[in-house]
Amino acid sequence: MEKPVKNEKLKNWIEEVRQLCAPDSVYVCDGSKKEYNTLMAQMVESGAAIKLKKRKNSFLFRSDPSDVARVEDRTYISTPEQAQAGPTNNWVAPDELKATMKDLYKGCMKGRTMYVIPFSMGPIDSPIAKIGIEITDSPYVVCNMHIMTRVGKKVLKKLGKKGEFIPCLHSIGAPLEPGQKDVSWPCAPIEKKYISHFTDENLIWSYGSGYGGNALLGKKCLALRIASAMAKREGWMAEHMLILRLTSPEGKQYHIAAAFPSACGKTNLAMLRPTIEGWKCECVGDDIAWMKIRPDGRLHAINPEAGFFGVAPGTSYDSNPMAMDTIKKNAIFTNCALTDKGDVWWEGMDGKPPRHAIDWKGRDWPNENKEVAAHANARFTVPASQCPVICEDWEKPEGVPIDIFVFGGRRAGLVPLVYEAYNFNHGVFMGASASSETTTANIGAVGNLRRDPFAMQPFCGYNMGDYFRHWLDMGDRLGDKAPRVFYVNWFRKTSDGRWLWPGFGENSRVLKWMCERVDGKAEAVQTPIGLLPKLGSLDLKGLKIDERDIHELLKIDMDAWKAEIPDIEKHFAQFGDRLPDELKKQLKALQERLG
Ligand code: SAT
Ligand code: MN
Repeated sequence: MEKPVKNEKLKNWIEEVRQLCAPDSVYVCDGSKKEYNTLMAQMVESGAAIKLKKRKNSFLFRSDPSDVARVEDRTYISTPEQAQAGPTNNWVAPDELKATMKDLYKGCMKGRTMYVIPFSMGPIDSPIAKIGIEITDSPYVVCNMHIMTRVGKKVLKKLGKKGEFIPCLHSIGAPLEPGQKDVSWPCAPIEKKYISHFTDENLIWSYGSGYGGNALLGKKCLALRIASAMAKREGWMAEHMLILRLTSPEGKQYHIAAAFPSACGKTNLAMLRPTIEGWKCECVGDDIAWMKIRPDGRLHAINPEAGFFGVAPGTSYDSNPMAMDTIKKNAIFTNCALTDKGDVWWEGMDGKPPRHAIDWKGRDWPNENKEVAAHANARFTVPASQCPVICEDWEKPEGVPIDIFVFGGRRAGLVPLVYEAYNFNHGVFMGASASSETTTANIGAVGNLRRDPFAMQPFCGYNMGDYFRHWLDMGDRLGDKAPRVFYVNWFRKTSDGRWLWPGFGENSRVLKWMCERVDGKAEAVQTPIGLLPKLGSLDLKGLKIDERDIHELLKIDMDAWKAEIPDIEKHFAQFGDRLPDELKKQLKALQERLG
């Protein structure tokens, strides 16, 4: 079985895990279509997957109702000192956490196959790419990793005998006794779930969950938590950002990297169809950006992933036609509803709801409790290459040069549609104090306001105070080649709950304003919080929107902003000495400008 594996460290690690987890067999993945098809056929046979009649080579999975999203409460950054993990991360000392988890891992793969997945985050020939090896007992994870990362023989070849990799150990934590029948979504109860990162060792141990970021370890665990810590040590950036290319009617290209929390529309923005004439938008990535300063002095970004793991509910030909076209074939759906015709359905899809469907829990729908048919964090997994607007340079090894950073979140009030930072450090302050209402992408309360700095609150693999400093240092190194920084809020509502801004394709108007700011063409007005579009500088041609709504969207309520200050102070205070002085200065300056 280990024949394809020539790397000594990998051979030893596979053997070590085999002895600990005691699987029935070990299988090294080659990343082939045949392998994918075989595993899918097995899962259809066992009842874990349903083949969709209406979508080519596509499958539906239903998870256990306890295993539907990331588990931030069970996610750990395990460093020798707690201060390295900082106040925003759960922490347990490495020895203690390893002892606890080793007990759980003991014999945890009994009755199952242990899969070894060699994968690359980033195009294999990219100087920014990293190799990971995920060991898992979930064939669902293998198939998802096939789509989300670059898997297989070519990765092992690049690894060679002595190459380095990031070990990612995953088990669903559900061993099978001889003769015991499997369930369709095996997993461990919540109190036994652990998503652990030993950042000093570049090591990931995940136990008990089969869902999304808890289990597809290349994504949040490697490409954000481990990578952010590596990036800090090595002088680059790993960010929770989509990457898109905008092209003006004159043919000028602008590359935008935007950070929004999970389930705040990154995928929709990444695949935006501009409503303004002559502008073109292409997608480079929808969730994660790895960025390095190149010899030209500019920051260049790659998308380390190969697929999209997008939120299904709300995705429609109206909100994101490009995503709808991307998921026509070769897709994995998780926790969507199943129609009688053999297709998937979710709330917010185009057209009328089906008269009857099977909901994400496998029950007839509609039901008398008026529950949703698809779970709010139901997802599609699909190859990025299938996206009709994927950028031709999305796999360019050196990445694309970033012109603009955008931060944002969901805020029903307060935050205007768009504003620009006075300078890079002010932009870092905007990112560091960013806030958003929580969504269903994490298990926990929905709609609570929380500070989510740089949309990295759940994903920063080290002390967030040091992370702020890293941003400031990167700005110093970039100097006048640093991207311009903006903040947006597509989610403003009136007091009676109506959306003020139409969003989706119309967001191109806001992006155009940013590009014109970069070129020194669009006018802005100075306000205490930053530079806002001067009335008339935002292209609203052809948009039916009440002038009062525009005023409201660009209004700054001084009292409400003053009332934010104590919360930002409290948020910053948790970092103690690790909070850079520059951010204290920025906060003070904001306070003074507010008067
Ligand atoms: O972390 S997941 O990959 O499950 C999705 C998200 O939160 O963005
Ligand atoms: Mn995300």
